[in-house]
Amino acid sequence: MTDETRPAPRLAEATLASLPGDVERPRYDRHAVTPGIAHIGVGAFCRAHTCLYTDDLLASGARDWGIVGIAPNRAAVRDALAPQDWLYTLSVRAPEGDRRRVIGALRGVVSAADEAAATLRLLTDPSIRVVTLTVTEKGYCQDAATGDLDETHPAIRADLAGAAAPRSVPGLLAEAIGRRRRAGVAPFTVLSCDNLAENGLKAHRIVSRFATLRDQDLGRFIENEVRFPCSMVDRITPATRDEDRARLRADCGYDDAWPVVAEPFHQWVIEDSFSAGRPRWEDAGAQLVADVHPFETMKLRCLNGTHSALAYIGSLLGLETVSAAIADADLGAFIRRLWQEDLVPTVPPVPGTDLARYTADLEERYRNPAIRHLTLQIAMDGSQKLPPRLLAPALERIAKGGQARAVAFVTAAWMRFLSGRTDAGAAYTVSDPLAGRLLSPAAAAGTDAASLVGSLFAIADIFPPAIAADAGFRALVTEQLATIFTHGTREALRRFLRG
Ligand code: CS2
Repeated sequence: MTDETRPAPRLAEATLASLPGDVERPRYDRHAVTPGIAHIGVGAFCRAHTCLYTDDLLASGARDWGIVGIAPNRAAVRDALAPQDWLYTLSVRAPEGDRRRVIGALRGVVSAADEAAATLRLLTDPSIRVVTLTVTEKGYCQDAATGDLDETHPAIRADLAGAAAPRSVPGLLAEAIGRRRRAGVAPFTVLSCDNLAENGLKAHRIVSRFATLRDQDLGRFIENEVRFPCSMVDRITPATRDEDRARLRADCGYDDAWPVVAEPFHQWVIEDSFSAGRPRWEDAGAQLVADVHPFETMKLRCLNGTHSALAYIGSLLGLETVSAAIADADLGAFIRRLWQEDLVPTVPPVPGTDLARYTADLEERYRNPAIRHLTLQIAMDGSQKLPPRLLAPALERIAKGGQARAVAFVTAAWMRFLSGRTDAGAAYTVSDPLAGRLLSPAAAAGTDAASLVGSLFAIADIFPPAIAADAGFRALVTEQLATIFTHGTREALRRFLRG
């Protein structure tokens, strides 16, 4: 333990040797590493996942796959990590304590917002052969219900209007691929690592469409010549808090402006389809497969789907973290029903995986009391998350003549969540790219369930027509929402469980 008030050394190349012996350090010469990957979206997740796998790979002897990060909107991560020579600490947090490791795979970060020229220079550099993405669902500027490019999106409109320095992710990728082509440089492979169904296909569709709107020939080139493999990524990584920085300083005696905390579990399944070589991530434990679809469906529905359920229902019940939410007897029982009734039956067979075991392990991961994963963090961007996580499996259940009662309950809880108040009356902010279109109907409808369901089901970028038109599903959502309004979330949950 160190004295909180004494100045502590800042993590950097120069201080690495003085870190406590139990903090793992890069086991390779960072100066011998050259960049091969550009990563867009340098948030906590990629630093706990993509960078970790790549760090292991570099430690196994690979030299030409260093990562340069691109921060699409905010320069904060660049400014935090530059004085640290791009080093940061990954704290793997198990119930029995933290295991710390300094990750060296990141070789720099540029900010697309204020270093546009440097960003495009990086993306057109022939040594960059893979571009990985963690830009969250909304970074794709898509219509969440169809997965098509949202051509009315303000960033897309600005980039299409010919802004010299593109700001949207599709705009940036299309511009970089176009410049490489003109310079005779082979295109990079684009590897999406976001929680979208068929993330590679979606990214491909969106970037090709954007390019076509600017230049048909480039659109055709991207459509036919550029690879966009799919991948399934998994590691629970809550946003870093000041307490995490303070704990690192107290335990290890050094300062890190932006450490990352994650659970022990991690998984990465990647479609093996790269055009210009790829890192041997399998040497670091990733699974390279021909078809990611079953893995991705399992993870998106069983993990992310129940995460969203814990987020909306948990927030309304005033449960701040996933571990508190899953430990709530009613909500825990509901999550098991959601898996059993609506999610697991829609997951195709997954090679080497027993789904009952998978969901039991998920429950264990949610219970990890050392991880403070806020329900309100997961509740963000519901308009983008509900369709792939919950509405898609509901649609499949309905198409097979079944019902989707548990999904209907979560949908009702999300609608109730839009009011911005817990059942006990505590206010929170609803953060969603479609907030402008969600919050006014929610306010106008008040506690009139049918009216709220009517106006939200009319938003076609969230509710596909087949769901919106299904009278049975609409009735279920309306009935559950009315019960939540009249009797509160807890009682509605209990009635659901009895039904
Ligand atoms: C979460 C995910 O915030 C969210 O929406 O569901 O970030 C989740 O923690 C990861 O996908 C786990 O791999």
